[in-house]
Parts: sequence; C-alpha cells; structure tokens
Amino acid sequence: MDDIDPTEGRLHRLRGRLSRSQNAVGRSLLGLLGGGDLDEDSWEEVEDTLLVADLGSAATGEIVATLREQMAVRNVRSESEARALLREVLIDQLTPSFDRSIRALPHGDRPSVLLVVGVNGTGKTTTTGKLARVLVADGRRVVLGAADTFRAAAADQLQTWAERVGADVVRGKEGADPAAVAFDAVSRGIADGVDCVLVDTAGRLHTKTGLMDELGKVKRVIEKKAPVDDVLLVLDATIGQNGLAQARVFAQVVDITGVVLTKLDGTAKGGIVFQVQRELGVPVKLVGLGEGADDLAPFDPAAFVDALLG
Ligand SMILES: Nc1nc2c(ncn2[C@@H]2O[C@H](COP(=O)(O)OP(=O)(O)O)[C@@H](O)[C@H]2O)c(=O)[nH]1
Ligand SMILES: [Mg+2]
Repeated sequence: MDDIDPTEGRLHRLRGRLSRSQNAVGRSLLGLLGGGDLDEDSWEEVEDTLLVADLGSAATGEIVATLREQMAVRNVRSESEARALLREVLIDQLTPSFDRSIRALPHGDRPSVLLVVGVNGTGKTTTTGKLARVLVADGRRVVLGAADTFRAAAADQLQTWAERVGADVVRGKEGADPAAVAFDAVSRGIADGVDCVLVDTAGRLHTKTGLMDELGKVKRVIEKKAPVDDVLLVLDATIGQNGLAQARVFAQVVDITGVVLTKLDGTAKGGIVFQVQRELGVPVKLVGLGEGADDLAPFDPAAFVDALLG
C-alpha cells in the first residue's frame, strides 16, 4: 500500500505551484498600487486586473472601494505598505470565519457521510480518492461508494484509489441505480463500523433536469439510512464563470455545504474562489493543485492570498 504524505503543511508545500500560476495577478496589482497616489486610469487597471482574474464585479467593486479609501486613510506610499493592505482586504473578502472543516468524524455508532457531486471531468473521482487518502492518513476507516454507475471504468477508477490506501469500495453493476449503490455503501459503512463513507457520483450537466433529479434522489435515499454531513461540489477552476452557473443549479438540488476547487495549478485566475463563496454562501474547503495522489490541500484564505500575491 502507498505511503501517504502527511497532511500537515501540505498547502505550504504546494504553494510554489500555486504562486507560479497566480503570480501574474499579484504582480500587476502590486505594480499598480505600490507607488501610492493612483490616477483614475490606474484604478481602472486595478479593477480590470481583478475582473480578468475572475473575482467578479461585486467582489471587485468592494475591493477597489476599500483600497481607494484605505490607501488614502493610511497614506500608503510604498510597495510593502500596499502589499499589507491588499493582503488584508483580499483575505477579508474570503470570509476567514467560514468553517472549512471536512465533516468526516463519525457520530457515535454511525459513520459520517460525504457526497461528492459536480459536472463531468471536474475531478470528482480524483478528489474522492485523494480525500480518502487524507482521511486514512489521519487514522480514519473509510468506505467508498461508487455511485457513478454509467461506466464500469468509473467504478474501476475509484477502486484503484481505494486499493492504494486499503479502503473498501461498494459498487454496483454498470447501469445500476446510483441511489441504490449509495444506499448500499452507507449500509456497509454502518455494518463495518467505519468512520466515514465517501460517495462518488456520476458527472452530470447542470442543464439536464432528469440527471439533476436523480442526484436529489441519491441524497434522499442515503438519508433513509444516515444524514449526509457534507455535500462537496467539485468545480474546475480553469472554467471560470461557467463554474458559477453550475454551482447555482447544484446548490438548488442538493444543498451544497462546501466547494472543492480543482485544477488551480492550471489557471492564473484563482478569483473564482471569491465569487463561488459569495454567491453560494458556502466555503471553499479544499483545493486541487495537481494530478498527484497527494495534491489536495485544505483551503486557507491567508495562504491562498499569499500565493496570489507571490
Ligand atoms: N491538473 C489537475 N488535474 C486534476 C486535478 N483534479 C483532477 N484532475 C484531473 O482531471 C481529470 C478528470 O478527473 P476525474 O476525477 O476523473 O473527474 P470526474 O469526471 O469529475 O470524476 C483527470 O485527468 C484528473 O487527473 C487537479 O487538481 N489538477
Ligand atoms: Mg468520476
């Protein structure tokens, strides 16, 4: 079985990767703000930089307003003063007070249940596998439910992840009812007395009503057995604004409790984090920073902003 990297300090280890992709935003912002006393054109450029980085108009508007006010109030004149102010304003926009813990602790005689949802190819199965590793490394016993029954390959993919860390997988036949597989996985988790059941689901287009209804059913059927503690929506950071439209629909169908933003290693625009949290009112809990088995990190606003500013 695999050795698993300690989860402690992971974000820090992965920070180099994040900052490489994010640096452009930080550099241009600090370049503009660094000298203090900006003219209107420069403020417009600050605004454009934030918009291009996918922060969205609402967050951008607030950030620019606060920066304008505070640059004057604090009489910011140097790059280090500008950096300190910008850091503070950006962290504040990310709502540091959100509870970002993964609700993977068992309840007395019942395991916790986590449901992983999202559009096809965003990284649901990979994230489920990576998360299982983190939990196993933390000493938890985990069962994985392969409720993506559209293709046998999907369950095989999850099974490979599970075997690498010694977790059990519950799967159904190709084409089986995903809700039934999810129910079986939770039943198994209860019978085996594990700490946590992670249910991977099939990717579905948020525009397909039938598939979205099916997802709602998966959740309801699980709840006949045990409450769902965390519903994690997996969003691909590289698709920017589109992720937001997806997020809205998923949130309506299954009550998202947290977001996993994958492929942050592949974009210079991490700004979608700001928009998603703002729109859904739920925290980004985890970020995917690569294809490696241990490239999943807890989201931390301060560390993220530090990476953003380079
Ligand atoms: N670069 C990068 N690739 C990722 C990340 N997360 C997932 N992937 C890749 O995205 C592809 C689709 O992942 P998969 O988990 O099968 O998506 P699913 O259809 O949502 O289950 C795979 O090639 C993964 O290796 C990430 O954080 N960074
Ligand atoms: Mg999958």
